[in-house]
Formats: sequence, C-alpha cells, structure tokens
Amino acid sequence: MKIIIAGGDGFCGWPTALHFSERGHEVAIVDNCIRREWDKELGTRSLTPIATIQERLAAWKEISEKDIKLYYGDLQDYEFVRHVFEDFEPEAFVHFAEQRSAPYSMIDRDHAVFTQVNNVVGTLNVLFAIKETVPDCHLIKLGTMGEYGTPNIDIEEGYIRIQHKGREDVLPYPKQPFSFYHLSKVHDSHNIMFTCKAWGIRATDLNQGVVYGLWTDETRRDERLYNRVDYDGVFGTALNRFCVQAAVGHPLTVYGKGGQTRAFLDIRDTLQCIELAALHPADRGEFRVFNQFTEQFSVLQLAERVQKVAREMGLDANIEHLPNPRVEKEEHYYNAVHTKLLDLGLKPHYLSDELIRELIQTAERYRDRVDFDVIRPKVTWR
Ligand code: NAD
Ligand code: USQ
Repeated sequence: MKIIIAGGDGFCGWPTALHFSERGHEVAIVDNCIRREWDKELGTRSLTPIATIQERLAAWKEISEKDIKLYYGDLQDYEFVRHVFEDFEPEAFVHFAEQRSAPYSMIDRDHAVFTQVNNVVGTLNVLFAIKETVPDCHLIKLGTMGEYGTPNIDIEEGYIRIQHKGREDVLPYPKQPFSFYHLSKVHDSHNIMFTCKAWGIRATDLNQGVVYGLWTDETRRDERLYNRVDYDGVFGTALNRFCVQAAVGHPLTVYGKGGQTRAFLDIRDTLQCIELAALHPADRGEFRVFNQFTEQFSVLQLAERVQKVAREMGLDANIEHLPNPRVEKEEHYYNAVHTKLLDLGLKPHYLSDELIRELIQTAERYRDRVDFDVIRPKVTWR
C-alpha cells in the first residue's frame, strides 16, 4: 500500500511510519517538525533523546534497507499539500499532524487561535487535495475520545439512535469537548463528515483515547529510532507523566479528586488500529467512526497502579492531589463502547505492571534530562 503518515515525526506518527515500512508498504512522512519548536517555546524537551527527522530516516534506511520519503512542509500551505498528493498518489493518508495538547490550546487567545487554525485548515486542505487529486484515497483521521466529553449515558461509536416526538433517526453522537484543542477535533469531524456526503470522500475518524508507553518493535532497535516521551505539564499525558514523576522522586500529580475517567491505550495498539483501519478502508462516501482505546481508568486509579509498581521498586511515589487547573467533572459516569476495532481483529495490550516498570526504568535511565520546573501544571482553564 502507498501510505502517507502526516505528523510522522511525532509521538504516534513516527512509530506508525516505521511499522508500515517494516511490513513492506511504501511510506512517506509529511511533517514540518513544528512540535520540536513548541518544546523550545515551553523550555522543555523529550525525556528520551530524539534524533532529527533526517537522522531518523537515514538510520532506518541503514538498519532496515527501507526508504521512507519525507515531505517537509506545513499542512496549512495548500500548494504544498496538493503537491504531496499529486507526487505520491497515496491510497491512504493517516492524519496525525495537528497541535494536540489541550493545555497548549488554553494558554491564551493566540494559542487557542493557532490550534484551531492549524488543525481545521490543515484538515480542510487535506480534504480539498483528496477531492482534486486522488479522490479514492482513504483518509484516516485522528480524532479524540475527548470530543464526546463525559455524558451521563453510554458513549457510542460516533452515532446514536434517537427517538424524538414519535420519529427516529441515527444521528452523530453529541459532542461536549474539554478544551479549544478538543473542540478543533469536533470541527474537523464535522468538515470531514460533510465532505464524505458532498464529495464522496472515504474517511475513518479514529476517536483515540490517551496513549501511553513509547517502545515499539521498531523504535527499540537503535537509539536513533527512539520515540519521544513528553512529561511536562503542557504536552505530557497522564500515565507517562506519573511514571516519570515516580522515577525522579516527584509526587504524582493527580488533578483534583482524580475521579476523572478517560479511555487509554498502549502505543503498540495505536499502530495496530491504524493498520486495521488502512487494511479495511471505508467505502466511498462513508464517514466511519471508531472509538480507539482498550481500557478505561480514573486518573487516581492510574496513579495508584504506578504507585504500587514504583514502591515494589523501592521508590516513594507519593500521590499529591493538586487543585485542578482544568474545568472538568471529577466524579462522573463513563462507559464508552469500543467494539469496532476489536471486530476487525485488534488484539489489545492491556496495561500491565511490566509496562509500568519498563516506563519507570526508562525514566530512571534519562533522569538527568528531567527538569522539575516544567512538571507542575501552569496553564489554567479559568
Ligand atoms: P505530536 O505532537 O507528537 O505529533 C504531531 C506531529 O504533527 C508533530 O511531529 C508536528 O510537528 C506535526 N504537525 C503539527 N501541525 C502540523 C502542520 N500544520 N503541518 C505539518 N505537520 C504538523 O502528537 P501525537 O501525540 O503523536 O498525536 C498525533 C495525533 O493523534 C494528534 O492529532 C492527536 O490529536 C491525536 N491523539 C493523540 C493522543 C495522545 O495521547 N498522544 C491521544 C488521542 C489522539
Ligand atoms: N491529569 C491529571 N494529572 C496530570 C495530567 C493529567 O490528573 O498530571 C488528568 C487531566 O485533568 C485529565 C486526564 O488526566 O482529566 C487526562 O489528561 P491528559 O493530559 O493525560 O490528556 P488530555 O489532555 O485529555 O489529552 C491527551 C492528548 C490529546 C488526546 C487526548 C485523548 O494530549 O492529544 O486527544 O489525550 S482524550 O483524553 O481521550 O481526549
């Protein structure tokens, strides 16, 4: 398959590109590497040292004898996006290339506007380029479970059957997103759904939960292939952050009561899910939605899991309940359906003590790179 991984220099995109290349697909990465600039802006860096995209691709070629093509540019630049589609003629376009941090989008007006323009315009450009150049291309778009919010009923996979005043219809599931970032994903979903109807685009919207872990079969092979790990208060996410905190002797930062329940998955399952979506494409005109996660946990449950493993390793790992910088329910019902990817053959890697131990060990190995000053949350929603 000829497949493009947009955002292929990022946390999910880089291992996904290697995974497809390893399986013999023809892979190209699209990225402007702006994620690395946001680290500089925030005065932080990945826990693990990461090679430049050029060094990564050269190392992969040396190790695997396989080429991954790089299109270096911005999805907001339509001429560039159109050129990528005309030149590569992809059968599938995996779209990871967005600003993905909720706190970053809540810093101030400029960051909210940047996030929504970057994400919404980038996706619009991809939709127009598909229509104008390769209309059969399957768009595999990363959405997020946070689009749904935390309603007091079960969350369905994209659509819900509703009866109203004696009539019935299947409608898009209501969206109550958590931040300007999560809102940008809702706007994308609407634009994609509309173009599926209007232009016959084939699209899969993957509402992914929070991703944890970092190692995959390919990224382990050589230091130049290592994946990034974010632990700071802006880009770091719950489980990975707790493991780094445990390793360096920082209290585990549970926001508020910690009853916030979210959907989670191992990064190796991100790769599996993208592969399953690509190998079983949506039909022309179909807007398909999968909930991409394997388990649900409350934030406090996760912190306690990390604490247990850390204490077996002789670490303190105290849990600290910080005043919640976000506006979100801290106690609520949460039950999200996630059967469609399992039906396609997903074999989940459920969260294990071994994985938590390995994450803590990775953080211990790179503890000198951890800056305590960037760990606590500084961005507030209010
Ligand atoms: P990341 O920030 O590590 O990677 C995103 C990549 O996209 C970066 O390399 C960045 O340089 C690139 N990019 C951003 N804007 C671009 C633009 N305009 N043009 C070209 N390249 C651009 O993020 P990630 O954690 O790998 O997440 C990837 C996708 O998955 C995002 O869309 C995110 O919303 C979604 N997602 C992530 C998680 C998670 O836990 N990491 C969970 C659910 C959904
Ligand atoms: N949280 C803590 N302590 C921390 C960090 C987070 O209690 O140190 C809490 C947050 O308050 C929130 C939950 O953990 O309730 C998840 O926060 P997060 O930072 O781990 O993840 P989130 O902001 O939701 O965003 C991440 C990715 C985003 C993706 C989303 C999937 O950054 O790209 O879309 O996970 S989801 O949450 O399903 O929407």
